[in-house]
Amino acid sequence: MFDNKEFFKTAFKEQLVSRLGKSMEEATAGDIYKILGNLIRENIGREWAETNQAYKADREKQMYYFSMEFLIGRLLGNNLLNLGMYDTVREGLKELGWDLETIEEQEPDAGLGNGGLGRLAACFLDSLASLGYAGHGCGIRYKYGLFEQKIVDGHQVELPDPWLQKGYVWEERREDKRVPVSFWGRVEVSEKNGRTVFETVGDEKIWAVPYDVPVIGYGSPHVNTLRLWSAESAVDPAILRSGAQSGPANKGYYQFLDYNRSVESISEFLYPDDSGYEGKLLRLKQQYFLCSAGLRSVLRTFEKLGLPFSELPRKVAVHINDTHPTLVIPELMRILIDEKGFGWDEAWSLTIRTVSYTNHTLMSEALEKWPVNMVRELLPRVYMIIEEINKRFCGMLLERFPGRQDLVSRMAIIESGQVKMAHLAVVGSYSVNGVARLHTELLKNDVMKPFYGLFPERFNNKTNGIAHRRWLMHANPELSRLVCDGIGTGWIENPERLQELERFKNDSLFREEILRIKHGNKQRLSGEIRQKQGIAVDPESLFDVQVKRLHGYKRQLLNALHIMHLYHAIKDDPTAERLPRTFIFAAKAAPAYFLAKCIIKLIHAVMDTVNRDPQMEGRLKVVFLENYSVSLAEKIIPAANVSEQISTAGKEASGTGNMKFMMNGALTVGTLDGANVEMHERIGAENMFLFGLRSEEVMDYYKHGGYWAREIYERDPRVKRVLDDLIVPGPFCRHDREFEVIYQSLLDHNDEFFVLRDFADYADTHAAVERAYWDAQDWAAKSIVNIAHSGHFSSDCTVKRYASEIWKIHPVRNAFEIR
Ligand code: GL9
Repeated sequence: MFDNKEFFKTAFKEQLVSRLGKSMEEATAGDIYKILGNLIRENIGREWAETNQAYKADREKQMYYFSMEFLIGRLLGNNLLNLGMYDTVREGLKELGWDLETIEEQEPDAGLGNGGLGRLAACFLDSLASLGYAGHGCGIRYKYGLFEQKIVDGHQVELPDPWLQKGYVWEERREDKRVPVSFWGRVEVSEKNGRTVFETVGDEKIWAVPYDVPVIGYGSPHVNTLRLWSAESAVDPAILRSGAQSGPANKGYYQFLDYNRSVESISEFLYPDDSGYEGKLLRLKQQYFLCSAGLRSVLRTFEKLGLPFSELPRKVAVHINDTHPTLVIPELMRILIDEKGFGWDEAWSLTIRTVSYTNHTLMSEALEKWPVNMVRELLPRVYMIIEEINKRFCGMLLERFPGRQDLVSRMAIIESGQVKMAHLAVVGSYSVNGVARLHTELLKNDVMKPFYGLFPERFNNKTNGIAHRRWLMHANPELSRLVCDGIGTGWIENPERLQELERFKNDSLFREEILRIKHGNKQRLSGEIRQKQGIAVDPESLFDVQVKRLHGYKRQLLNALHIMHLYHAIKDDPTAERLPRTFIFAAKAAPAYFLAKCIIKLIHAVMDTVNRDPQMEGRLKVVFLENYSVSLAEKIIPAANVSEQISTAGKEASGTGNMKFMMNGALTVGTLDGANVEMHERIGAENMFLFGLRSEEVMDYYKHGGYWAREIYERDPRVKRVLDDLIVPGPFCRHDREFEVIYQSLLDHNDEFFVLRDFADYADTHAAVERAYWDAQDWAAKSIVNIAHSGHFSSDCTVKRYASEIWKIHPVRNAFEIR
């Protein structure tokens, strides 16, 4: 597109004048960003259209990834990188007096997700486009992304994130592709020409309007589509003029506005909640809105191929990212039966050969259930279909297991007045996958055991992955260059080739370079921390980092308690030589998750005390970075020496942060949980720091009891000391109720996540980290091994496995030949 700098500069200046009427001297950073973004989007317009035409002409099978979350972060840098224009544009802008990094900072971080699940969806889109697969995203265009976190006096305060306020250069509103979505009403059953006909009357129809975001592949002409739906009222304002007596607008102008607002609320907020309950009805509405609008547009594209519906599973794959979009199953049934005239059995066969499902968690509170009454009222016809699916499924079970009513009620889709979405997802899809081997094994042998018994062929594992383009090439350009100097550029297209780096692990020059680059990244992060937080951090200290959503099972508390212990140890023996350490946290807590917010408060109390104490100077420092986001992660992760992946074994389905740190050369302190298990398998215990209970041991405690947190408190003086710190006014606690709930969760509620049980091992492991870090050369060698084996965890590898084993799609060759 802009193979040369001069060409770019000319085009850029022209745009600036024609769009904004400004000269270079008058332009602000915001202007530069807008113009650059528009320039790219317009320039890829042709490729975008051609990709779609090629897919259609070849009747290529399309995969649609339905997800309530796409945590895409910023696109400018990644798009330039994928277009191979990053350096040209950077140099061109430099000559025009602007620094590309500053311009990148102008972009709002599209926070359309809570955490790992949404970020995974974004990495998958990048890999799909880069590998040349016809795979698209289908999601919601939330007006407000995940809340902005402010810390006030140590407490988390949530502010709205109006990311669209200044306009969003990457999206294209596709008014002509809007589709109706319908809620409420009642079903009328009648007979027509010997067929039973179901018609929903008195329903509320709204519009779903798509906004398309191009997904640009690396070094490929592919531009796939992320289609985000926005809810709009379908009431024509003309109704006000006519004074019509029916419809929601009949009571006048203000009611009309109120009504519009209520419709728009469907795509207003991303639920800042990864654990369940909040705003149930609105959330159910959002889910159906996504499923119904998404399916309509998928089917419209399919129907343009002019093929019979029996071809649907051969031409379309619908993937559901966790259970949130499970309603695609009954919705597809509804469309096939009510609108396309299929009988039940045919419709069912088509549906379960089209839909596949990924499970992302074993936490029971996150397994979605909806009250029957709510589903029945909001979606009457869809509910009838769910009921029928359930009836047939239970009938089949009773036939196979006569007399096993217990089994039937355990596996039923509708039970005790609730619709169980995970059961519906397993029954209505051809593939169910977990996101790391351990997680899949636990799914098969524990949480979904009876379903695995019934449909063993459906269950499979697809270990998560991360886009190495964003998480290495873009986030850590210096390391990326060093890798290219060492092994060439083959790893960019084939990330597993990063393994070739292993041969440098004993190369002292290469090690020095690794250390130098890490140090530079730490300096940059220190600058950022000083500027944002006003804290001086020493880049010479070890950067020990835990950044992720705040949750009990992720055990930020274990980390905090251990820092409190280190504080005491330094106080007790202030002259002992110690490795200077900086502990860095960043985490958002769900607004209604009280204990998590309390832990944020505790981390701030620890931070205050430690950072103010002159005796801690040069030994210990604690930083909590506000408002964790994708763009902040891109700055923090390349600067980490140690990556904290310390969840209670068996609880973290996979984790993906663990992979990002590994790829940037950090060493992991971790439990054998999620994908840590597979990291360990590849790099061995000598290249990471394992500690803590194994998942079998955790399960054993849950099943057979035998764990008494209080016993550890009584026995281990270190534990007693830091726990007493939580309730006795002293260095960390200003008044006695401040951290009482944390204390109670550990002692009165017997420490659900085994924080105390793993404390001693964790502290010992940290002592080992300290010893290991003294030997910089050896540390660098371990770091190289980590980077070398991280390519295996590229989402390119993961997506290839999904493509061949689940979706049955192939890279599209014709589209490649376009260029
Ligand atoms: C999660 C798991 O908890 C993570 O272990 C996993 O890596 C990701 C992606 O598969 O999915 N499941 C889940 O509900 N979340 C995850 O991160 N939560 C959020 O995304 C907030």
